[in-house]
Amino acid sequence: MSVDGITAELRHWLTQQAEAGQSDAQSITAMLASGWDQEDALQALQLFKTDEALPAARLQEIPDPIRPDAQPCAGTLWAGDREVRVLLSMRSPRIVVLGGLLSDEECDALIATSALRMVRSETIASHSEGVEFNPARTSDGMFYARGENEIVQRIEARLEALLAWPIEHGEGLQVLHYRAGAEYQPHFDYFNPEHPATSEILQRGGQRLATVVMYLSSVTAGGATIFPDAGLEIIPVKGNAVFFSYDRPHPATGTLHGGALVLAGHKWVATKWLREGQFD
Ligand code: PD2
Ligand code: ZN
Repeated sequence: MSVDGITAELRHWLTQQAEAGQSDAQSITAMLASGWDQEDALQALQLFKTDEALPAARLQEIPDPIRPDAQPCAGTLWAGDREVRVLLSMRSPRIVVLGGLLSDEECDALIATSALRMVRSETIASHSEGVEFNPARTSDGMFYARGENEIVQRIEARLEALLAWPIEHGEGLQVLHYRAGAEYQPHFDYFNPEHPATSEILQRGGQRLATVVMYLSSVTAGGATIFPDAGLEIIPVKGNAVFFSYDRPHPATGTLHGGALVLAGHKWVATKWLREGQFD
C-alpha cells in the first residue's frame, strides 16, 4: 500500500507534534500506536516534510562560518582577532561545531557580569500573546543589550567577522544558567509563522536565520545540546560553540534541538540569534 497524499488533519497533527518538540521517531511511534502501518507512517512523514505546504527556502544569503569561497585552512577559521577550530561540519541540517571561539577569561567574565541579573527563563506563550514560564525550560537567563560592555562588544565583533553577518542583524546576547536537574526541551529557534505573536515579533528584525550557542562552562555530567532528528549531541566544552542555521521557518530544516538534562555540575551558555534585518 502506498500513501498518495496526506490529509489536512494529519498535516495539522504532524505540525503540532513538531512544534511540541517531538522527534520524527516519536511521531512515528505515536502513529504506530494508533494503528498505522510502519511503511505508510514513514512515507506520510516524508510527504509532510516535502509537501506543497513547505515554505520556499530563502533566496538571500544566510550566515555561515564556512562560506563557499573560504574553506577552512588546516581546520581553522579566522574570526577577526583569533583562530577558531572547526570540529564538525554537517550539511543537512546545517550545523558547525567550533573549538576555541571564546577564551576562558571571556567565559568567566560573561558569567560574572550576568550572574546578578539572572531570572527564571521565559518563552513566548504558545496560545496567546506575551511570554510565560515554561516547564520545558528550567534554566535562569538574562539578555545583554548589543554592545553593552567591552566583553560583549569583543564577542559580537568576533561573530561578525566569523559569520560575515552585520552585528546590527543580531539580537543581544542571552546568557543561560542550568543547574543539575535543569533542561531545555527540544524546540525550534525560528518564530512559528502560525503563532499569533509572530507577525509583531517579525516587525523588529525579521525572522531568525541562525543560532550560535557558546559554552561558557564545561558540565560535570549531562547538558549536551541535542539535535534529535539529526541524531547528534554536542558535549558542552568551555569556550567551544555550536552554530546552526535554518533556511525556512519549518520543521523540515531538521533543526529541532534542546539542552539535555544537566545531571551534575552547572551549565552556562551564551546564545546569539542572527536575524534577516536590522534588530533594534
Ligand atoms: O543550552 C543549550 O544547549 C541550548 C539548547 C537549545 C540553548 C538553546 N536551545 C537556545 O538558547 O535556544
Ligand atoms: Zn534553542
